[in-house]
Amino acid sequence: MPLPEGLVDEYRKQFSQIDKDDSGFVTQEELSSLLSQMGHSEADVKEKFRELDQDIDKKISFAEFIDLMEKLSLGRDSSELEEVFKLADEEGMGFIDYDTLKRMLIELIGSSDRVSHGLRALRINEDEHIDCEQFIEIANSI
Ligand SMILES: [Ca+2]
Ligand SMILES: [Ca+2]
Repeated sequence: MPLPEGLVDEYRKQFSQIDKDDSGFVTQEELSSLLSQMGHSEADVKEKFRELDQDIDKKISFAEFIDLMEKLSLGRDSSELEEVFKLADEEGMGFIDYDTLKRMLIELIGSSDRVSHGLRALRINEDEHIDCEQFIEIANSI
């Protein structure tokens, strides 16, 4: 299935941010600094790198990178999102407000443009309160 064009541009932007020396390839060190920010351990990084480096040339090409991003977003499972929601819902009210929702989504997804577009597309109002179930649904559909 081809990716939407906007998403490819976004991945390309992210790729060039990770590819610190502009070599056109992401090395294990470069991948490591990305994934440790996302909470992955060094062992995870090694494993992911091996998994991703499909042609085993010790570097990740843009095509291989897209594969990774797709896997990471699919890997966002409900229990992980529930945890995120609980952290956001500091007072245990069972819901979060729009600003909190937006902040959490930007943290998860890493692109405020994509979150803004997504929330508009889903017709989430700014005065709405979002419960955990809705949050998971929203996070998975953006
Ligand atoms: Ca590089
Ligand atoms: Ca490779």
